[in-house]
Amino acid sequence: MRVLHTSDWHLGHLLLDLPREREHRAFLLWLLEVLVAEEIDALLVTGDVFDGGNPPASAQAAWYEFLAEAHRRRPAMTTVVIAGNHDSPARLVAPAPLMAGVRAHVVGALPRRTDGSIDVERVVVPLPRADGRVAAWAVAVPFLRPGDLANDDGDAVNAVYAEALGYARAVREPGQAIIALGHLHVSGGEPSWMSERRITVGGIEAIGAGALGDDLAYVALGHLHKAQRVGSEHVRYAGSPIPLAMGEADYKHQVVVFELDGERATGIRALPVPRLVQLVRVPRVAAPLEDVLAALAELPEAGPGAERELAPYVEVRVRLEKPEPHLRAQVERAMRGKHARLVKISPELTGDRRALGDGPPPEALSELDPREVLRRRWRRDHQGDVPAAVMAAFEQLLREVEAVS
Ligand SMILES: [Mn+2]
Repeated sequence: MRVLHTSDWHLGHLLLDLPREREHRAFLLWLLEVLVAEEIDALLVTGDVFDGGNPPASAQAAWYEFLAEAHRRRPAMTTVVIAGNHDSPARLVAPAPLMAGVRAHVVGALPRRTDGSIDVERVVVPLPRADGRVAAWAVAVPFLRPGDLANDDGDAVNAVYAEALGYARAVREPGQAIIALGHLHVSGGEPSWMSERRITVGGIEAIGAGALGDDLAYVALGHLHKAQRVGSEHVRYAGSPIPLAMGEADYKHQVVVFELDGERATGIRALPVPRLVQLVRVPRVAAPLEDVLAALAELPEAGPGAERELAPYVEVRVRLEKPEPHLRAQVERAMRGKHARLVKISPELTGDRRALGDGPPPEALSELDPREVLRRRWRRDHQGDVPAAVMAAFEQLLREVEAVS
């Protein structure tokens, strides 16, 4: 019985305004080949299938084409999908009746019965071998939103896992493995694993890895884009298959494959995802503008057959002593005709900003504290400062957003 764990695809993602369709398509074609070559019996997708709650048609098409083709190539394979915080739970689960036809089981919001208890039969999914015998049970807990939780005391997330795992432990027969799925922030490292320490992020509970129990064959996690183990070999974030930001360029993008030997996972290994489009920083470290322009001039020309969609993404890093009003125009001119796409320019000001006669350097919204943005916006649209009640509500929203992003 062989299992493949993948996560955080973010279909429909844009890198600034550049679509990632080609990279996603290449990944999905590669994954289809891996499913066959590795003779995968169960595919686990741990959330953030889509980048947003209302994904573009092309992203939805890629998803359904993948599921149909995966089923065609591996007809006995079971696919288990949970919603992440980027997915619309309702939208992800809407085609569930059709997806059952390709052996794909989707959990959007946490399903509950009318009495409020978790509908464990929809959360705990049997994973049969090719001969039909059940080898394992997948406990498919989606990203938990406040509405999914019975109460807001600190143990609500742990309580969901306890209830779902309790059912799996009750129905499994000796020799059958339990695999937990989750899309959440799990506190890392041995100490928290041992202590079951809980960390709370903005009122939403992050779960201590130890709370998931040590009778689990494997814990398949989604949410963090960097592939990593959490304390144990068998508790893993698969990470995203493509870099979703310039800062993720050096991550080891991968999927995880393992075998089930009775109740245990063995042979856990990462398969690196081939990189279709490179992310490069020019230069590697920020340099003065003339050096930057010289470095850009060295980039390869686009040539006749070059495909724009495959051109590397470039972040330009420039060191400036004073604001350079024509920076973008100069960079764009230097990149004209190159097999490269400008994603962003990161200026680094070295001079004493206040001494400059030509005003303060432009501020990037992303560098401002959100509270400061609210304050300035309020001052622009209203009289006076932000009322305390509004600021308190804003702080609450901020905590919730930070907890799920
Ligand atoms: Mn996520």
